[in-house]
This record gives sequence, C-alpha cells and structure tokens, in this order.
Amino acid sequence: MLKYYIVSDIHSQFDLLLQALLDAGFDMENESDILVIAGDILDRGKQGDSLILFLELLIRKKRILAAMGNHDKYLCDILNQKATYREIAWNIEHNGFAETLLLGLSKSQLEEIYKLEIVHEMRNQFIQKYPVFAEWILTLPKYIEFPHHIIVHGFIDFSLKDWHDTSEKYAMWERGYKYQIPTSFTKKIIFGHTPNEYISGNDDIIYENQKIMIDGGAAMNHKINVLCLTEEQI
Ligand SMILES: [Mn+2]
Repeated sequence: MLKYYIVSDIHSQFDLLLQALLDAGFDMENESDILVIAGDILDRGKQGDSLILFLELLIRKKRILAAMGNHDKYLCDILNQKATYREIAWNIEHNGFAETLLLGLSKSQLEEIYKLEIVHEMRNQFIQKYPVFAEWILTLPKYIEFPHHIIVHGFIDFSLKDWHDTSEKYAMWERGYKYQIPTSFTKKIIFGHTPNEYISGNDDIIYENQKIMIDGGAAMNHKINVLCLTEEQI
C-alpha cells in the first residue's frame, strides 16, 4: 500500500527535511513511500543545491507530488522568462530569493541581476544544472485533490460556485487559517504558507475542524512537520 509523507514550506532546509522524513519512517528504497510537498520548496535557506539533487532522485522515480507555492512560482517566472526586474528585486529584498538565484549565478553576477542577460544566464545555468527539477517544477498544479483530502499551499476559494475554479493566486497566497470551510464540504484541506508558530504559538501541526495546517517554520530554522497518510486514508 502506498504511504504519503506530506510536508510544506521546506525553504531549502535540506537537513531539516531529511531528518524529519527519516524520523517519520520514510524509506528511499521503498517504492511505496511517496513525498508530497504543499508548496514553497526553495528560497531563504542555503541548502537548495542538496535539496534539489535529493528531489530529483524522487522525481525520476515518480515518487513525489507537489502543489505550487508562491516561492515556487518566483522560480517558474524566471524559467518561463516572465519575471520582471521589479519582481526579482522585491523577492531578493523580502523573500530570500537571492539564495535561489545563486544556484544559477555567481555572487558578482547576482549584483548585475538588473541586466536581462544575467536573468537569462540564471535560467540557462539552472536548467543545465537541474534539468529534471526545472522541468518538473513548471508542471506543479495549484492544488492536489485526493479522495478525502486536498493539498494546497494557501487555501481553497469557497466563495466560488465551484471551488475547483480556485485561482492560482488564491491557492498560492491566501491565509487558510483565517477561513472556515463550509460544513457541507466533506474533505479536509492540508496547507502551509503561514508558520504555525504565528497561528498557535507552536510549530506542531494544527488540526482545526477540516483544516490541517502543517508549516513548522523551517524558514526560521524551526521545524518541518511530516503528516503520514496511507493510500486508504488520503
Ligand atoms: Mn508561501
């Protein structure tokens, strides 16, 4: 039976991720163990290179699923040649994006990121270094729907007639802890994007009605929570 190990907001903290997965019983040799990421893989932390190489092993084995987080989107915009200098500068200043750009650029090149040719250089170097990851991250969906759960980075828009039409922006950016899920909705929603310490004063997983909040604050060097669900439970 497949077993799903669900995490979120890794933010390039490879050591934290690996230890959390080992503690939860994740086995690299077991083809039934699947990693699920509720968004925000890179930025802020300094172990992006090791993290990507690890994830590429799982991508090759088709043992990983992920929903698109806002930070994943920043990288996709570079890969798709859609990022503007204004956005890149903002993300360097506020969102730890320099750490990700340094995966494809030298420190001196990073200082010239205002030049379009340097942005293209970053894109080309990144694709050359991490071809499997670069191709994969561009395909991430805004949410993943399972029989009993939905995995999303931000939240699901229940103001719509059909929640399936939730926009990518809403799915990546909304703060789910502020919302209630309609009682008629029968699935649980697993999401990250806001460190649980900010919500409850504690890094552990928060279970609230049909909401499961799992961001352990890895970006601040706190914790990566792992939620394990079997094929029947998910
Ligand atoms: Mn986020």
